[in-house]
Amino acid sequence: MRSGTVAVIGRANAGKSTLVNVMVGEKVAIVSPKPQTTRDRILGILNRESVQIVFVDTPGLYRHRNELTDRMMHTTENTSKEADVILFVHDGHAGVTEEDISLMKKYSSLGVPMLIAYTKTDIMPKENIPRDARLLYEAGIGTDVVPVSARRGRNLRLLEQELTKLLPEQDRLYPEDIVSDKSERFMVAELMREKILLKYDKEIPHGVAIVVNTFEKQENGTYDVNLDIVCEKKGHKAILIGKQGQALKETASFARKDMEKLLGAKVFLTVYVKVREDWRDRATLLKEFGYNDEQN
Ligand SMILES: Nc1nc2c(ncn2[C@@H]2O[C@H](COP(=O)(O)OP(=O)(O)OP(=O)(O)O)[C@@H](O)[C@H]2O)c(=O)[nH]1
Ligand SMILES: [Mg+2]
Repeated sequence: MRSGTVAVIGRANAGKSTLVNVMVGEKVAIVSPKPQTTRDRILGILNRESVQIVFVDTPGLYRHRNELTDRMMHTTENTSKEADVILFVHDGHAGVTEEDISLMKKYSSLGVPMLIAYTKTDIMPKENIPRDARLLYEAGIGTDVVPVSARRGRNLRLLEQELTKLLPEQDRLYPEDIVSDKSERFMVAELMREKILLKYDKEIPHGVAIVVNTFEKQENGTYDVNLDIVCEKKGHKAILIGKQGQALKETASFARKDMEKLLGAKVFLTVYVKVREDWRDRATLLKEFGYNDEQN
């Protein structure tokens, strides 16, 4: 039996969460075309008869700094040092930059075995793959590179086999029937945030936190969910709500449908928009909104 943790790291928007979701076979992390979608460390657990791979999805490595992104970087570094394997996810269709190479060097020198998943191969010319692999090799990165497409399901089995080889021989770390460490309550908030990421320009979603006030299962099996969308500016609040509340209604309705899929039951969702200026730079508010320094 092989089992262990795989820290899934890489630049923001590289495709880390998408890859974890397809490897695990369930949506454990939200996905969007905008960077900084993932804010927390999230476990996605793949169970086979003689293997358990515990993927640890992390916030993407990102340049713009504030208290929230600093905490996110911290999370990623600590997660990598503690993992059995580092899976560095690289967006192949974005090419390879100096910055990519220096990030890969940094993480491959932590003393933890590393593998590179070169992803999004479905939207790029095939001939770029060997070219980029050579570039990395010549830059001194001795790590194996596995080209994959999470969207098309290409090479995922190979990736699983390569990861398995790097895991220690030991018993399962988690019971076989668990796919994530996050609660339904957490996922409900994340689904709301995902729809906001998909619907609004990035300045708005990046300044949004979701607070779940009520998450209750009723006797008839339905759920009552009440949440606040906390944003940073009055102007953002107006945009989030839209004319006669139309925008908010639409976003909430999208989110509700996904919540119902997740919970397998009808959801009665109520949403309010609140303004808390600069919450991303205020440690006390970050804590209140669940972004602790020590994630679990
Ligand atoms: N074509 C294609 N698109 C992909 C693939 N994997 C991910 N994407 C897209 O890339 C975007 C980013 O995906 P995410 O999984 O949210 O990326 P991430 O690395 O988790 O991003 P952060 O959490 O912001 O760091 C989304 O629009 C995905 O649909 C892939 O294999 N092929
Ligand atoms: Mg992500």
